[in-house]
Amino acid sequence: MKNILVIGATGQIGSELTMKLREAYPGGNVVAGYIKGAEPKGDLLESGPSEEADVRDAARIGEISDKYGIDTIYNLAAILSATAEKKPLLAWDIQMNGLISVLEVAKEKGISVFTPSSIGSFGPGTPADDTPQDTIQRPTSMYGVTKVATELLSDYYHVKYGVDTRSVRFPGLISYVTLPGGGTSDYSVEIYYAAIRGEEFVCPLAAGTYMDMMYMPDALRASIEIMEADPSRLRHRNSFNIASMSLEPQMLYEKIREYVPGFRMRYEPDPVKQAIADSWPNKMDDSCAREEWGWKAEYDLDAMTVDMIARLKAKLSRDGAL
Ligand code: AKB
Repeated sequence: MKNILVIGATGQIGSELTMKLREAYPGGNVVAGYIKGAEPKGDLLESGPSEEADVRDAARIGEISDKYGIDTIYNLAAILSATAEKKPLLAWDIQMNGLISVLEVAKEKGISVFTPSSIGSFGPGTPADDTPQDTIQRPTSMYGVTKVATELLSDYYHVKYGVDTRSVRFPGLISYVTLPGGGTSDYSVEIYYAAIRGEEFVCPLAAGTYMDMMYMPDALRASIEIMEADPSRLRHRNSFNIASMSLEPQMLYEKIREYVPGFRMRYEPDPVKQAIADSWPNKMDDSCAREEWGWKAEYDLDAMTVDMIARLKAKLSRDGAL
């Protein structure tokens, strides 16, 4: 039995991961931690406990941990890359003060912690193709700065205090459930919405801007598998490259057009997002994750697109949005 607190449970990853964890650990408590104004609704609210939990409030996280006997925290609270450029101090506050409060509670109560890193933790000096697991990490965005610091601090708490911290570097994540907000990779989700709604898509990144992308079911599985991995096999902890597809906008557009033939897209690059995307890798090498905990992505571009289109159509017509 596991008792898990998901902080940021109503966000892009949290809304799906919380449900997946509830399925995976049916006898335990999987607590949906949310902030005021982002309360859980529907299945997320009804399928298990939820608690207001600002990631920066260590006392509150401690209280919730005691109440439910929490043994694992998924710390998903984050300001994504494009918003972080506009609000750098807020990004620092949520990412860093939030992480410290989670790690302090974890240290005191023997809790395992997953705090995701990202392709954003790399920068223009990093090898862009087959980006190695251990390489230069000198990001030029505030988001990236906080993600490198997250990796370092998480390793520090493991080495210094024995806290069981583990994580993965997420690619841009594509999902039909909850829209992302404020990220550089968000276009890869928005493009599907435009296609299904019969709208022209205005792409905020230039053709040829490659980055790693992943379908959400693979990302959820990675989040659970890394926390289940045999610790004696882990040579790395914070954080593992995980890869699935290296995509640029034209590839996504052409693939979607195979299923939505009239779909149209034009390019209007956003300078902030373009600069961030240009500083990120094209394609990470995830061989360490494969060797150390058996990671393997299941979805490719075609399988993802077929599933996204079918599920998004069903969702939007259910919501009366088509
Ligand atoms: C973003 O675009 O900021 C995130 C990420 C790749 O970490 N989706």
